[in-house]
Amino acid sequence: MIHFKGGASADSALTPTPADKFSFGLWTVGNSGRDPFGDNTRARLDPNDSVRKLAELGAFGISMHDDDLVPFGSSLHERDEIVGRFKGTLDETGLVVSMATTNLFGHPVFKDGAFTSNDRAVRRYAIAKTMRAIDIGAELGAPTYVFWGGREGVEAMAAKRPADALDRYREAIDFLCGYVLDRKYPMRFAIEPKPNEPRGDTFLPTVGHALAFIGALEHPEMVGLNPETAHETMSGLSFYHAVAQTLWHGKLFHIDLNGQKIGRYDQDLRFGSEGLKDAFFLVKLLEESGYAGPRHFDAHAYRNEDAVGVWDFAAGCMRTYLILRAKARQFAADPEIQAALADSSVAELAKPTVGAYSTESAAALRDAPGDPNALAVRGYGNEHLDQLVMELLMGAR
Ligand code: GLT
Ligand code: MN
Ligand code: MN
Repeated sequence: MIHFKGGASADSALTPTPADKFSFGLWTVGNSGRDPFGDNTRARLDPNDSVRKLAELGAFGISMHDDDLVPFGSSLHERDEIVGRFKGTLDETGLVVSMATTNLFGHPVFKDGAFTSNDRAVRRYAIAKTMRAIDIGAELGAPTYVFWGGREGVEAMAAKRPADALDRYREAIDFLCGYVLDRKYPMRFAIEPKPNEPRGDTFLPTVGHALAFIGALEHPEMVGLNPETAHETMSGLSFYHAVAQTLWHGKLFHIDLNGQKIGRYDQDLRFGSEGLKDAFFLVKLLEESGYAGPRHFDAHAYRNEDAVGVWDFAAGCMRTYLILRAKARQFAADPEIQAALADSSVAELAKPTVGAYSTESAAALRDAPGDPNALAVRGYGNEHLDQLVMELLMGAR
């Protein structure tokens, strides 16, 4: 049993329940260990079995690509049969479909891109496939539809004019927003940025690029982000800051949580297994911001795991999140940490600096002498504050 000073104790606080809103992609627990250098190391899972097992572990939701559930090339009859059976499993377990998306990267047809392929017929096929996948998502009640542009990029710089690619990307998203509105589906879109892999360079590489892109769309209110820990960390950026700014813009529609070492290939490791301090501040942010969406894990078990290890992985993602949530509460209740925050003037940054502009206040401020040398004397107590955070995370408080 783990005890936390400052209140939360007992293993029950660390046992996931549907109220915690944990979800997993079918492709995450279903990952069979194939990588660019080697074959599957474990058997593929039946999606219905994954749903049953996740419900047993305390998850609330599942997400999927169209092809994760309905294998590519299935007939309409097969599609209806598979979707019907899956709905039955959802009803039986109480799990919901928290997000749906399209596989626009697996089939060779997408080797030059989907919405941004140079071949117009491929672009039209990609939009058609997405509409059919949106229908499946809507039928299963998915409130969020994700767009990860896996193949939307380039290796040969001369091969695509970036402005043309962005025009086509925008055209596709605008058209698909039109489709959702026309069909009256209660669904929003979430764009998932990634800097590279599998392409040499991907369009919409970071949270910042994607936020700016949304501003250029026809229905910006329908489109937000699905940032992923690994993808921002690959660029050497702080995922915590990326998510904070996404929230600030009101655009955190969904989130992909995992673990990642800076600058590496997309590792999709168990949540919190790398970058513990970032993971802590991220959980604290999600819990304190009022974010009500799924805590979605887009990660997979190590390749050397067997079927048992897959569920150790899934349970570990959720348990780590709950431990960090308890730590965030402990942070808020710790008097020494609160005093250190005050010494660092943390609350002062929330106070307006000059207020609204007026000619008078501008003139008064411009002509005030100020005393920069006196203002430069103070320290900000950040060493003490950060040490307390580390001690909290290391279990020394
Ligand atoms: C793929 C990718 C993920 C995306 C998934 C959604 S598929 O596994 O690595 O980051 O979220 O398309
Ligand atoms: Mn992802
Ligand atoms: Mn990833």
